[in-house]
Amino acid sequence: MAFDTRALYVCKLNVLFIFALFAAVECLSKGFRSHARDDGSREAVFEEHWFTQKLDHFNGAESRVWKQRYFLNEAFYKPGGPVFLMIGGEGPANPAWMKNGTWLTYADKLGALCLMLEHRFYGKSHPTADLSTNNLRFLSSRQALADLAHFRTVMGEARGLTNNKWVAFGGSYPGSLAAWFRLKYPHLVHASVATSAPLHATVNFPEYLEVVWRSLASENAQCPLLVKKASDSLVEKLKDPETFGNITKDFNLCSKLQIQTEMDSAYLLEMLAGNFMDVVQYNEDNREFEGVQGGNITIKVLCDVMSDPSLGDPYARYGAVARLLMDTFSLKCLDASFSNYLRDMTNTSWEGPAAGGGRQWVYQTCTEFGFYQSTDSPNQPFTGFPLDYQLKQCADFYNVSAEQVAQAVAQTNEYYGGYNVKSSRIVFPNGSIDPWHALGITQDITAELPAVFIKGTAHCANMYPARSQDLPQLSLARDHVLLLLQQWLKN
Ligand SMILES: *[C@@H]1O[C@H](CO)[C@@H](O)[C@H](O)[C@H]1NC(C)=O
Ligand SMILES: *[C@@H]1O[C@H](CO)[C@@H](O)[C@H](O)[C@H]1NC(C)=O
Ligand SMILES: *[C@@H]1O[C@H](CO)[C@@H](O)[C@H](O)[C@H]1NC(C)=O
Ligand SMILES: *[C@@H]1O[C@H](CO)[C@@H](O)[C@H](O)[C@H]1NC(C)=O
Ligand SMILES: *[C@@H]1O[C@H](CO)[C@@H](O)[C@H](O)[C@H]1NC(C)=O
Ligand SMILES: CC(=O)N[C@H]1CO[C@H](CO)[C@@H](O)[C@@H]1O
Repeated sequence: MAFDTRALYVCKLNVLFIFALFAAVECLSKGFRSHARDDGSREAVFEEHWFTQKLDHFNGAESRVWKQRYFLNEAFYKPGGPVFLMIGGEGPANPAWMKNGTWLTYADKLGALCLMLEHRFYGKSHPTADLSTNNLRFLSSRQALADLAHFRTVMGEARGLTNNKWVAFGGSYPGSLAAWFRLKYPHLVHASVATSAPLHATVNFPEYLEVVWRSLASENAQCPLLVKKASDSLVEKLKDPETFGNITKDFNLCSKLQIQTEMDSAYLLEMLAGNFMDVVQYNEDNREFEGVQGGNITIKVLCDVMSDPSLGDPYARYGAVARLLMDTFSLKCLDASFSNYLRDMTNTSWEGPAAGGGRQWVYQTCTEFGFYQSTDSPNQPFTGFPLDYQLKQCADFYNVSAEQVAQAVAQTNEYYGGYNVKSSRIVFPNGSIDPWHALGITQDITAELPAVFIKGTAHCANMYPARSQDLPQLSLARDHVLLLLQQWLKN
């Protein structure tokens, strides 16, 4: 939940295509569409509240403050009950989560008060006047955790909830924050549900695409091989400028393909691979209530296209997949220009084209997490977007060098401990289809730090509302988390 990655940023179209890149974490966001929808906007649970927050928690001489957005649902609260805190992530906090989602089912059963706090620098939570690189130095998971701590303390006092048991929830990057909140502030958080949480930071993350291979193969053993064939043919064609007219047509590009640098070809190849990455990451997740479209585009649908000889050779089928996704998201054409992307990503305005989260999240990857889903492993279907291409963006967008990225990522693991979680009462659900499980806790660490494995589900599946066609193991996982919370709230 909580917030994307592969998709973050402005609705799925941009997401899929523009941000096919940093893709990676998401669940919660996608706020734009639900905002556009008017149906529930008058309801109290969708009402925006504002909290006065410090700009810099780690400098006592810095007294500037800003307004952080949060949402509140008191409908389930029974006096003395727990307080559930949904942690916002790398996109706008989507108020749809105040009305739907597994955590509300738990709140109903356990009499919890529900809060959701938007992450600094995303959505409407603007600590600074713009997104200049100089201002982005106040964007980090450490500042975000300190925001959560201050929010918990002040809200506890203001609402008489100081002695209630607080439980943190989050999916994807916010799942990591949920675990780290309990780890770093155990006196403020009683327990955490850290769904699909990448706990280990890593500059290079080629395992992501290895899981994509396996997830495609679980549908149809030929499927990833056909994808590889298609991707290889495209890479071959890219060597010959004579073919650029055809490629432009085959993938419905907005303007005639131009390859001046390796960044240009890498960008195109990554965007087209992104079609598969997004679909795998969210395969069959019940995200409709968030306003997400394209839920019916599943691994099976893509593999059916890739296996359909009536569409031509695998390369032609690869084009058909790209056009199917463009149709689904009502996108007229695919902008494959890296220089346009560079222009968008370096726009520092809050109204800018990447201010929906793209500029901020990539900054966090360059200065904290890495997570670059490169093609550097041989055991995956794609070619052409190596780690160097991803690191070059840190330099181009924020003047952060490859050495600085490496140091920052090492420091992140030093600070949080990576896989070596020393804490208690944190549950780590993970889905076998989800490429992010490769960086998550997938085996019980102790009885008090259990993993919940869900075979056959994707990113954050257990957080989405239950429905009749859910796999039995998904329903069991939801029940199991409830049972743990019941136990943990007793003592
Ligand atoms: C969302 O919540 C509303 C009100 O509780 C309910 O009517 C609706 O069916 C829910 N939607 C989903 C997808 O669960
Ligand atoms: C472009 O596509 C057409 C039709 O498929 C084909 O005949 C032609 O040889 C292609 N051109 C190049 C340069 O590959
Ligand atoms: C997905 O759903 C949309 C809207 O209901 C429909 O137009 C489209 O044909 C569906 N696509 C597939 C592949 O089922
Ligand atoms: C940034 O984006 C805004 C909104 O799209 C636009 O008005 C502005 O001109 C852009 N700034 C630059 C420097 O491109
Ligand atoms: C980029 O960073 C280097 C050192 O890290 C610094 O010397 C240089 O001035 C910076 N360039 C810009 C344009 O900020
Ligand atoms: C895909 C994956 O890594 N699944 C793991 C999730 O956690 C369980 C433990 O509960 C492991 O057994 C699975 O291997």
